[in-house]
Amino acid sequence: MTLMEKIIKKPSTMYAQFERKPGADKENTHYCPGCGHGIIHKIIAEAMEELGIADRTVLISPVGCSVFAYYYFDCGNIQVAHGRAPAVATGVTRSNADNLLISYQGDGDLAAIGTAEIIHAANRGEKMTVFFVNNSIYGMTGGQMAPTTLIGQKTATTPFGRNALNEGNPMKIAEMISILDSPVYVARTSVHDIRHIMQTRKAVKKALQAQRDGKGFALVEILAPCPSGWKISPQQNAEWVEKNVLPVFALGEFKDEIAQRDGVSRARTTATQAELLAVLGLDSEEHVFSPRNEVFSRMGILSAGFGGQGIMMLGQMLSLLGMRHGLSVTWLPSYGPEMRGGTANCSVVLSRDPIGSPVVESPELLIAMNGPSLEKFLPRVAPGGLLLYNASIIEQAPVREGITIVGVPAAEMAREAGSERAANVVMLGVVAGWYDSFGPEAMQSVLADFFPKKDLLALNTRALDAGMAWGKKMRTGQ
Ligand SMILES: Cc1ncc(C[n+]2csc(CCOP(=O)(O)OP(=O)(O)O)c2C)c(N)n1
Ligand code: SF4
Ligand SMILES: [Mg+2]
Repeated sequence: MTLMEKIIKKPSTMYAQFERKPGADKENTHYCPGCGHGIIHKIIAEAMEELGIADRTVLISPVGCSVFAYYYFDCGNIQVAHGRAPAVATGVTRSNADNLLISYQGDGDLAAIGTAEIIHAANRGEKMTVFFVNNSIYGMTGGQMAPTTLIGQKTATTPFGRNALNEGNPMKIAEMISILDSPVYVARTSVHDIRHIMQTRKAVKKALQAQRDGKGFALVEILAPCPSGWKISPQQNAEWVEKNVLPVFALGEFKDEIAQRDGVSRARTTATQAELLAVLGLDSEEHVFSPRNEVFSRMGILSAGFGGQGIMMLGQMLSLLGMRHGLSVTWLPSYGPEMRGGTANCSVVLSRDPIGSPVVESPELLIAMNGPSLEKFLPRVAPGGLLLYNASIIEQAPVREGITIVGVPAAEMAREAGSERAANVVMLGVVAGWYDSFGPEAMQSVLADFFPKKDLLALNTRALDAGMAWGKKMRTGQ
């Protein structure tokens, strides 16, 4: 094998074809030419291959340019909310200590929105390896300042250059993490040229090896180029890093206690559902869930509409209502990549039993607040299910066999109650009125939680009452 073949060979821990990647090109990554992420992916994949750990590894991809890391790595993958990789990795490792966790994070992800998560995960010494890709900018969103942006560096949000008095100094994560007691290994490397790539390979492998050997938390901060964000050509990467980045971010191993540590072993606490319910005070018999006296073991609800209609809040209020009735609940928001005017939705599951998945494929109840969401979700309503649609906006009554369809003039009713914005609460009321087992006290307490201000509470109470009366009328015919 020639040196060039060696360099371009994909390790077995990377998919040979990137089938998960949309579009015709399944060979190349989605990264810009000269981006550091691609190099770092390959280094991690090679280390996984060499250590033989891919089948036990769960790689957590962040929000940022590497949000699609799961296109590439042939191991367990989870994509998580911005900054939350260490929190999710904590959940995975605590529930299955045999897994090896990689928390792959950018500087916006780890050092801005996710600062608390990383500090606490490190401080707890969670069994995970963090690869912190510091390219001193928010690459994905078009080049805004990150906590690691250099003094004087021009970004979309620091057009005159970062100023320490305005925006603070570049945050030195590796140094910060290294002073905590729990981490076993903390290093900073770079991938701006071949020599540094080789050093990074060593550090990456060492950190993963430490985890394979059960040693605990390790973090490798990797300085990476983002030529698009830095507004330079890929050819200028190395010079830019040497001149601007290295004087600020020192390379090296800040902590290496791998050899001295015995390793982390945590006992798992288990509890039965009955024990949990007892601890939460939810074991009493009065918590029954039988909407309209039909016993649902699991009721899936989809609430959908456009941004600003309070769709997510409606889902949260329904979830809280479920909790007040002692049910297991999940709430899963989906903002989607749709254009303005499209749909946002959330799925709510109310269940007597523990919930395996928060995904609602066939809702027993669909609340459609605008036309596009009705069109999208109507075919998915479960046979025998209920569709409540916002007849103030959707003029044409939908048609579907085998389900109950009810148009609610939600916006008009909300306007009468004081504001059109309370249309979501009108719908909540209709749900409560239709399914007669959601008690009025629980409804009121949910509203009080969401609207602590008196005048808003009064307005929303009017909207709720109007909705409840409407729902009850639908149910009883009077
Ligand atoms: C909760 C949330 N807030 C903000 C955003 C917008 N956002 C997407 S990527 C990003 C910054 C990512 O920067 P970084 O972690 O440095 O990754 P890079 O793209 O540079 O690799 C932000 C702020 C989001 N998607 N979600
Ligand atoms: S914007 Fe920067 S970090 Fe994102 S893919 Fe392009 S070069 Fe890489
Ligand atoms: Mg970045």
